[in-house]
Amino acid sequence: MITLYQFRAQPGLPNPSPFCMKLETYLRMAGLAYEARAVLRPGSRTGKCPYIVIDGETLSDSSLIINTLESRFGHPVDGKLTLAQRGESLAFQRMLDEHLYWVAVYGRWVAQPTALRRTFLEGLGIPRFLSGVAAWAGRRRYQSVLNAQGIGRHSPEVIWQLGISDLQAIAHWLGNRPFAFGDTPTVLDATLYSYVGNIASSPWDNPLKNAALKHRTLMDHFSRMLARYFPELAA
Ligand SMILES: N[C@@H](CCC(=O)N[C@@H](CS)C(=O)NCC(=O)O)C(=O)O
Repeated sequence: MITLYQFRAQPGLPNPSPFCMKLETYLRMAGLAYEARAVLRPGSRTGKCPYIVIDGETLSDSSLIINTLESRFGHPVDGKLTLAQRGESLAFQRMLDEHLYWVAVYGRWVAQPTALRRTFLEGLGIPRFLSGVAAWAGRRRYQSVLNAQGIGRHSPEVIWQLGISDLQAIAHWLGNRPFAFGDTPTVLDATLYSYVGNIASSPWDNPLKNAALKHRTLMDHFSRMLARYFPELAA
């Protein structure tokens, strides 16, 4: 049995963290039994969510966990991909996890501080008296992280455009295929729909959300994945 530690679910979405959503979806795709536990402060070695405990061992980082589970359980999800497809999958996952993610972080934590407090944090169940402090602290922290990462040094217009280009690139690549590599979903599908769901369900409008909503290909892919793996949440 696997214990999955992640943040509390966001209304209408498996998780407000794309990394948590990707990993929980992977566990369902692979048919691995798990118990999910919600945490506010991650207790992993990296201090981040998600992490799992399996056979008494704690593993962290969604991609590293997936790699370990794929090897341990006979590659149940990506096993049929060719080496070239694995390369494409990894390249797009890196684009989403290491680039688009930061634009989404900017959208959530930095761009609209008032909306962050009122709609996002309070929507997650954080009491009103704490949400102002959490928004202030989160905004300061992520401004500094985005500055160090580099994206935060651009103007808002450029930051949004960096993310919009990522969405456009993967939407064009996906075309009218139901899933990234055909009829069977893979880890890249779990990753992609987690970002699209996360961005599109932002409680406030922003250019990245508007771009996601306009990509029919991406929104249909999101609905297809949600219906398949989280039917309890699909409309
Ligand atoms: N590379 C990690 C990234 C995980 C990550 O950044 N998680 C964020 C939530 S989206 C987190 O736990 N943040 C808490 C913190 O940084 O204190 C993974 O794939 O799991």
